[in-house]
Amino acid sequence: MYPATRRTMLKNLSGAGLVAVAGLAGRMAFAAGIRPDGKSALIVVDVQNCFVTGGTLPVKGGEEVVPVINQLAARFENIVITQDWHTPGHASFASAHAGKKPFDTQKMPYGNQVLWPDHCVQGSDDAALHKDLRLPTAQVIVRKGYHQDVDSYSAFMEADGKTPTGLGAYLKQRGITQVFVTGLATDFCVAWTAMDARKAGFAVYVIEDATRAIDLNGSLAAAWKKMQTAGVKRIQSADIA
Ligand code: VGL
Ligand code: ZN
Repeated sequence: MYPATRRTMLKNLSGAGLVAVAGLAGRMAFAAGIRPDGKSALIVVDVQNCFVTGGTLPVKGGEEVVPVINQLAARFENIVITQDWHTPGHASFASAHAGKKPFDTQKMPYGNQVLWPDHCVQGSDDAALHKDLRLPTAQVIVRKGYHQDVDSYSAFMEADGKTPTGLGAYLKQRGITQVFVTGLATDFCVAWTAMDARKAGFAVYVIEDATRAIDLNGSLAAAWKKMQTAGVKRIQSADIA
């Protein structure tokens, strides 16, 4: 059974007028502030030129996460950066499939794949990290999506569900137990990274105001629902002490 507070929150969520009550309760639970420790890592997902204004797959307001993440960085001993890093002609690009347009879907051996405009091609300026990102203490950059036939939204596991990137083992070997996920896009690479971090046994926070979403056919609401069911905690940068 759920504890009473949880039950109340779930009930409140069904009535739009009461969401603010649940939100307030959630915030109050963190009123003391969350203090990242030596076992915590900040994961900065795909803050690259491709995903901001002027890029090949721009996320609305994507560049707005940069100052928020730069500020958060001062609170973390451990920082991991990820980069979407596709081969030219990658299978996740609509251009690689005859008759398909960006944002169509395509059945792949590993499941349904949204097809994207060509983006984040290895070594291009488009794939570079945003120039204003200031993360001098970051310790590792994980690149993903470099296998021609498989996408990788998640920083932990490619979309085939069986090819790890190595990040899980890296974090575990370094004694990290909880991760704070930020970056782009909330409903794709951030959400998949958060879900896989839960699967790998980490405590997981997503810092909402340090993310921006693509929101394709309700994908943002669906992603939050999945994340919250999986025990991902949805917080704001102001909740970090
Ligand atoms: C992403 C779509 C395609 C992301 C990456 O970073 O969220 N989205 N590739
Ligand atoms: Zn991609």
